[in-house]
Amino acid sequence: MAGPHLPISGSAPEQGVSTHCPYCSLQCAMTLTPREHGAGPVLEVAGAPFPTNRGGLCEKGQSSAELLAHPDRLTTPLVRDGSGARDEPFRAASWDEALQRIADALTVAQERFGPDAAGLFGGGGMTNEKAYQAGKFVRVALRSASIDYNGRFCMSSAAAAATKAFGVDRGMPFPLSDIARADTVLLVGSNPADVMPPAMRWFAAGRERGARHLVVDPRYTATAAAADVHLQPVPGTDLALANGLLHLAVKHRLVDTAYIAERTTGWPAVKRAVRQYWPDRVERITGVPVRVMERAVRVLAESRATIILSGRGAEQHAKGSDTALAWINLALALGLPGRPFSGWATMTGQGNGQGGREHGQKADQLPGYRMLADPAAREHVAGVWGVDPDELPQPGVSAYEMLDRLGTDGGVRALVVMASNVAVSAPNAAHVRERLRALDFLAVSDIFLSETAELADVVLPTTQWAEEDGTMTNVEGRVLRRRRAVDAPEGARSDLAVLADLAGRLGRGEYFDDDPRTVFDELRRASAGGKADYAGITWERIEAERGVFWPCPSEDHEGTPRLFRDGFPTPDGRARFHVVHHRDAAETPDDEFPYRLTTGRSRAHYQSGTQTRRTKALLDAEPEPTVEVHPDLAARLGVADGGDLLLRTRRGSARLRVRLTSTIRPDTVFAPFHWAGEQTINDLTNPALDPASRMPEFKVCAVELTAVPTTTREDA
Ligand SMILES: Nc1nc2c(c(=O)[nH]1)N[C@H]1C(S)=C(S)[C@@H](COP(=O)(O)OP(=O)(O)OC[C@H]3O[C@@H](n4cnc5c(=O)[nH]c(N)nc54)[C@H](O)[C@@H]3O)O[C@H]1N2
Ligand SMILES: Nc1nc2c(c(=O)[nH]1)N[C@H]1C(S)=C(S)[C@@H](COP(=O)(O)OP(=O)(O)OC[C@H]3O[C@@H](n4cnc5c(=O)[nH]c(N)nc54)[C@H](O)[C@@H]3O)O[C@H]1N2
Ligand code: SF4
Ligand SMILES: [Mo]
Repeated sequence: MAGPHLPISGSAPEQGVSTHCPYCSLQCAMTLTPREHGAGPVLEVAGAPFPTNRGGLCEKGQSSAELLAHPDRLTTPLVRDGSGARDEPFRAASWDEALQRIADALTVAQERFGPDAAGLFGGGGMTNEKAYQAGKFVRVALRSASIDYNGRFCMSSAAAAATKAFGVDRGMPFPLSDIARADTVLLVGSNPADVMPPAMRWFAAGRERGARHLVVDPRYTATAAAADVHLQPVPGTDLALANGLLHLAVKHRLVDTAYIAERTTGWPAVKRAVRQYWPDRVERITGVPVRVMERAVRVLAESRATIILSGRGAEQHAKGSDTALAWINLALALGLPGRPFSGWATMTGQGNGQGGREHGQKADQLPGYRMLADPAAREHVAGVWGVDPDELPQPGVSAYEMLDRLGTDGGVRALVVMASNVAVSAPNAAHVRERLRALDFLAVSDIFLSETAELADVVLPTTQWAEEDGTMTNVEGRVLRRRRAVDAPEGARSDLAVLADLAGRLGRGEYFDDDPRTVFDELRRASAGGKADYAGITWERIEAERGVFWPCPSEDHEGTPRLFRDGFPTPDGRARFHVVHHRDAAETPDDEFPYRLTTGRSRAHYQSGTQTRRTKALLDAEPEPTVEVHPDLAARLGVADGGDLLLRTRRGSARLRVRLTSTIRPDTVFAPFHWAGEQTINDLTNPALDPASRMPEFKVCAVELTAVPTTTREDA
């Protein structure tokens, strides 16, 4: 990996700069060290000792520096001349021209259609400072309600459920290393072996101690292969399975009545409700044999410390928040949350998926995980911002609802997208691309010309992780420092600076700063007294203490690695059970669309693929996507391994290479969403939304499968 630029910054660069990976929420610690290499300096990436990754990195983290000096890297703003059709080619523009175009377009949209016609779509990969600045920019500079972000597609169901049940949403209410201390870990729709490989050391350490692991997944994943029990449900039936396991737990007298009496409310109604989930009925709904459910319950019965770990497989459904609540009910009935090495947790996904949802990027939130509709919250945050609380807009609509209405009456007309590639990653993506084209104006900030940036009027080149300072909050709720190791290329600017500059052009510059540390200190004040309280966290403490867990209300508070030991942050201090019932997926197979499609991740690629589809090492590992098909189904369809399959749903179609595998249910196919063009799996997915979380149903829809003549990659 040689690079034309990469001037090294920092005081003692030869010792390497300690920072964390640009990708997922495990935020593995790494050291970046400059090395001379033929054409010029390059950055060597090495895993560093840290309480999460203990020196480990997956292939994505290992190869991350390849993108710093990548030839596709955007290093100058791009604009299109003319208006409307956006079929003119991009031309390079100055920052001044590009930013003024954006400010003018936002202003014109608001003048013509009202304040909410200008909006921002953000991302959970942004640092805490950027996420905070984005939320403040929309509320203070634009005075618009129109902001939401890709975390709505990721964590919203788990977040809604945790907030209802526990009164707070910190994905993992305990350190990751607790996994090694649990007797039993039950993973529901979570595949860490592929999505967070270095985390598997904690699972392996548990198993060496004799722990037993259970995996609920329609696929026999690498995670399932390392476990003791695999429950293989029909996609979209986890709620019934959880209720069925709770039914059996009641029957076998496993519920912790003392815990329920002391620490919870709402049990009697749930106990009654799960009577209907007798084992053979649950087998009929889920396809999980009664004897496998019985086996799972026997493991739970013998366990003194059990962790239930949820992932997107259980959550990305039109009933995702109720499904998460069903598993939380099981956890509460077994008396787990707040007990040592026990509890319910969800694995947050994006680099700053946890912090990204705490500082006000979400349509209904203010910093500190406060709610925008709450008068006291408005008062506090407006006080920190120095504005009148009545000036703050009310909550806006969720991510998909915003995208679905772009360019329509009442919808956003001028949009800024930061750190998300919705043209590939949103559900019903062909429709979303059509709505993006219908906008009066689209600006996209990215490292590369993503599929969303290709549709823009203005594209802004942004800085990358190794070029910036800031903080990230990892999967455990531990706040970490991102540190600068190299200078950004001449033309790239951080979103933090972009938002501050735009605010100035909109006449609100006095409220904004572009220095990450200054912004973090303001974030601390804005979050003070909120659920996600960062008031006591300083950059110095993060460095000295290897991260600080929130809530941390003051500088002499040690931070909170483990929540719920002494109570839950609900009005009465108790956790709440919720009655939840199974219902069918929004779309079930029929004569025209006879199979189920589920989607998710593969190990070598990340999200919409903007970054990893440009990384040589990762493309070598996985050059193209495949659709996983069971051999029995393949025989019925008349397709062989390596053959091509046309997948079609009510929304669109995609063409993918077949990978035969008996690890998947024969009534279901699986495909990753990391690819674009003819392989955009989200052209097929169902945007049916969860009523509470507004999460789309990425994880199940009805599909028609047709064998088609095989093409080579080049003529595809
Ligand atoms: N390599 C890689 N790692 C990543 C990412 C990436 O894109 N690539 N993304 C990061 C992000 S943002 C996230 S959110 C996490 C996601 O991490 P995970 O949630 O672990 O990932 P997914 O692959 O989306 O889904 C997990 C599993 O759910 C299963 N599943 C599908 N439908 C159902 C169902 O109805 N019920 C159940 N029980 N399971 C089902 C799938 O077969 C899959 O194995 O990964 C993070 N890490
Ligand atoms: N079918 C299906 N679809 C899914 C999912 C699924 O399981 N199945 N999972 C959903 C989930 S969990 C998630 S999290 C979403 C993720 O989907 P996206 O939001 O599209 O995620 P990324 O591909 O990470 O997009 C981040 C973009 O921002 C750029 N970028 C990175 N850092 C920065 C930065 O600091 N500033 C700026 N301006 N740009 C930056 C990257 O190059 C990339 O183009 O996808 C969702 N979509
Ligand atoms: S597991 Fe996640 S944080 Fe760790 S190296 Fe891989 S992508 Fe980066
Ligand atoms: Mo995610």
